[in-house]
Amino acid sequence: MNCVQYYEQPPSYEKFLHHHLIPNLPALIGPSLTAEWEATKSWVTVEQDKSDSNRSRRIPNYEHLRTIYGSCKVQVADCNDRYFTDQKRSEMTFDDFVDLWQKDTGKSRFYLKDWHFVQARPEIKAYEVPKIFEDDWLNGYWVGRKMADGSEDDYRFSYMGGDGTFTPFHADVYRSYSWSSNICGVKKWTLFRPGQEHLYKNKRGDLVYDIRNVDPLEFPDFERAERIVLYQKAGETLFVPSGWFHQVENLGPTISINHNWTNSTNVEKTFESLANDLVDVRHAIDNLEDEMSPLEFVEQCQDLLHVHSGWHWKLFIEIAQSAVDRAGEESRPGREFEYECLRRVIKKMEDNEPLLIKYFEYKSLDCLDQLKHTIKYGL
Ligand SMILES: O=C(O)CCC(=O)C(=O)O
Ligand SMILES: [Fe+2]
Repeated sequence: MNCVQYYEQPPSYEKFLHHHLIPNLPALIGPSLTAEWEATKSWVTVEQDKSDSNRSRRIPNYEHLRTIYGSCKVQVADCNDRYFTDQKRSEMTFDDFVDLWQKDTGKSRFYLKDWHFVQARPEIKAYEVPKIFEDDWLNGYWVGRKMADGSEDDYRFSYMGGDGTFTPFHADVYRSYSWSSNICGVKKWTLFRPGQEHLYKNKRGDLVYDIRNVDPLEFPDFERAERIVLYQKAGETLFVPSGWFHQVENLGPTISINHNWTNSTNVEKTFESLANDLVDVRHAIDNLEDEMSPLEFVEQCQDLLHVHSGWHWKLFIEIAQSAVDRAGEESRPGREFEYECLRRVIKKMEDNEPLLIKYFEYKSLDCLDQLKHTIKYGL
């Protein structure tokens, strides 16, 4: 696998399922997929080249974007300021961000990322979720659901930034898939297939931050990691599979819309990722283990997992239940396939986490029993 399959027209769901979701391989889809989106039409404008009247380029329609989103609060990363494995972020209004963006000629620093832009203005229908990405357990669970504090969560984002802004080397949260549609500009993606993770870490276990600047003394094996470089042009959509590490660099002013998502085809990977996070959490508070009962310790770990990863096992099970409850939707692999994936996950959970199962019983949490019942007897 050293290149990414390109589709002029989006493939059928069946083809996407068997050639990309199940084998966990990337795909790039041509601009026909996004041609009719409101964002494609109104978020960009054409600028004539001052020195050559025959040439023009598409740039962000800054004024239009300000009219819609100007007063919204956004988080902006400073690409010149590393903060642990990410970039330092600060909060400002969208208008203030666009001021910085427009001033920032040459290499840009400020990158508006992971912006929950649908939540900011839900009445604006800037895009449509493509059919092949519709089977989405994360947004299917979260969208429209209020959390305890009244806020909502979702995994629907926009990214905006000038030439040179970038996202450091990472794999996506919970080993989720992502799809990313470029509205304007070009994104350079460097993708690393799974199975090479041992090459990315230094002696302390820290990960490479910027693949353009890796100290060979600190990361002597990184150069051996196989990679695929691709340039995603305006209108194109990239499917990033589960657990593929990647770095993204923007060429020219760039705007994209993306979702993180999971479904039955990567639920086992999501489970493994959360199980690994739980190992870290347990390790971080193992000094407390002797001070409490085993079930109290399980509870502490679950609470901390929620803070650290945004999920715990109860939520994971509820997300799966909500997905199986919505069975019958189009663009899904079929009930038996989904139940089989969940059976494997539940077996792992029961084999590896006997205390957790006891904890559910002790707390009278019936989510796991309910999910097992659905999988056994159907809805
Ligand atoms: O566009 C970017 O800067 C990052 C996007 C990304 O990492 C993703 O879609 O998974
Ligand atoms: Fe990513």
